[in-house]
Amino acid sequence: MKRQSSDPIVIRYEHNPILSARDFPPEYRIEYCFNSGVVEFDNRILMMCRLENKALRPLFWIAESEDGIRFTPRPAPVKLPIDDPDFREYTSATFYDPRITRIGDIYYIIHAAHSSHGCRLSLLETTDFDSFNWRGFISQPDNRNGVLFPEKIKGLYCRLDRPNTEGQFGDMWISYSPDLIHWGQSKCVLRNSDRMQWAYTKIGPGAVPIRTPQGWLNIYHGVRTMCSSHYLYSLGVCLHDLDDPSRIAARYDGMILTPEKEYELVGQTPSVVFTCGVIAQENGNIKLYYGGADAVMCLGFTTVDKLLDACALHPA
Ligand code: M1P
Repeated sequence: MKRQSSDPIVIRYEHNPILSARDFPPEYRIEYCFNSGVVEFDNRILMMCRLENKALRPLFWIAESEDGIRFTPRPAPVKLPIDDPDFREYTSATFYDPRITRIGDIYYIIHAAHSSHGCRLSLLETTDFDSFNWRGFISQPDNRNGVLFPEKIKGLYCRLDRPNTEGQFGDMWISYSPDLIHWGQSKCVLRNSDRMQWAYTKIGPGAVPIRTPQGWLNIYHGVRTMCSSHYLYSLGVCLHDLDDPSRIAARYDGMILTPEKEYELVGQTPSVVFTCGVIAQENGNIKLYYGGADAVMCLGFTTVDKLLDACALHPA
């Protein structure tokens, strides 16, 4: 049945939030759980949770789910290479926003790494989610929101990211690599200033792009600065050309999700919905995982058809 234009594109799970600080062992003194990556692994959904403790120190922590709704954290956080002098130096402020992409039998995680040098992208890989191999940094400062496409394009790995041009503002870029370490052929694919009032301050890639026959669906975040000077983070969707993802084929002009609920409006950062991952099923149903107000993890439901319909209204 065709969607009526008044139907919401994303329907929130009625029992949001699905995961928060109180779900983790108390001895770790977790304060926030948000902006986490997700992936299917071994007939379960795994979430790589972005956590901050009461001292606002970061941790990544795997939580597991049979149904993609109720998640159980493992007993302990992910072991990261904190003894490596390079890792320590460039993550000395924090690390965050893990996005997980499966290519073949390897799961790659790109996350942001913050220090006095600025923000850059870092790459982890795993085959079992028990041990993680750190591949190194894959960008110079100042860049974040890196996410890998789930397959090579014309023989090269492909990623979207958001260089923080003009200080903290920025557009969405694409780059290619033969080995995941050396990146080039970089190109701006979407500008924050292009048409969208709700995203005019900055934009950034969000979930791993979803392959459809019509193109790659990309659920991304857009930010606008309110009169009160605070940022309002919403989610939107665009469609990249299948063979040449540097070309935007269509872009929905509205927001598919914007902060409305208390858990999206009130938290560490007010008025934020921010995604690092979706689970797209073969039947076209999509579970959209997102952080609310930089404090809790939430879930929304949408479909490939709804997102394509929204994009179809606005061909590039
Ligand atoms: O605090 C809101 C968001 O700020 C950053 O997002 P952006 O890339 O748009 O600047 C990120 O740190 C994100 O985790 C956070 O939710």
